Amino acid sequence: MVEFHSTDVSPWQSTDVGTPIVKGGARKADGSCLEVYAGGLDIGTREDQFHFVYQTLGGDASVTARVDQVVWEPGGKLGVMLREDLTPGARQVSMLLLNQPAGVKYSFARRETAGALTKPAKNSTELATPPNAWCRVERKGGDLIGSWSADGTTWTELSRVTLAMPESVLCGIAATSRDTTGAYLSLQGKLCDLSTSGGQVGPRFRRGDVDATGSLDISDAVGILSYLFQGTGTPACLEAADTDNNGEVDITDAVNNLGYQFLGQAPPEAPGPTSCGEDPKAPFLGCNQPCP
Ligand SMILES: [Ca+2]
Ligand SMILES: [Ca+2]
Repeated sequence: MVEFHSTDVSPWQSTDVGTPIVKGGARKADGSCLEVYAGGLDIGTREDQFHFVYQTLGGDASVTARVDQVVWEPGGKLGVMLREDLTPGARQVSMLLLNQPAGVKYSFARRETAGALTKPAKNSTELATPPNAWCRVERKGGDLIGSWSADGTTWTELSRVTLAMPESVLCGIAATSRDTTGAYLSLQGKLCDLSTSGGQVGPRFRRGDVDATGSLDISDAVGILSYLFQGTGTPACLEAADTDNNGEVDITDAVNNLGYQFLGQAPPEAPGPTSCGEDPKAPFLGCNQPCP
């Protein structure tokens, strides 16, 4: 098996959905491209099992990518997806390249109800020919639309579905090796010319809860101090460490965090300390472990 070393892919986040026996990953390549590595049973049936490299976007969101190259097994799938959440049975609409014996096709797939079977995919009659294979999934009002292009300029709509998704959705790259027999099959692909549109929406977090345990205690203040003075690495939720939400983490944040907990002083800025929400004010410092 190939060993794949993931790197920081911000502003994207990279995660397995479901629990593939081959762990997936992602890394940046050639400046603006992303390489993705995936195992997973499938994107389909009642639960998806795949690797997802995504951003949280609001409103009329879209994600576009060109599949530059892909090494995969028959049945493998690689493309773009708009998804409600990270649970395996989440509602989703995908525009994927599908590796079939007759050639690689574009494939529009969707799960319209959480936990339900995906609808039969609609495949293109045309072949997809990386590196000249673009795919896009976009939301326009209540419609979710899958399109493909062989040159990045002329687009063909393959299909669309009307589906009421939440304001904030996950948009990104989806890949599954289609390892249906537990043979440790993997897929490795490279995607370039990535673009997204839509409102920038950050993950939901609880300000002050630096270690993302769900509540504030002394370990959160200690987390800020260790991060600042002992080089212990980025806390689970860095934005949550910015207690006064002034865009930087410094000792004042640790003092304020302690002051709230032990001296009855003012609580951390919103969202928090009891509610979970999005960052109301830029900059967003990142949060690797948002609250549910
Ligand atoms: Ca905590
Ligand atoms: Ca601060």
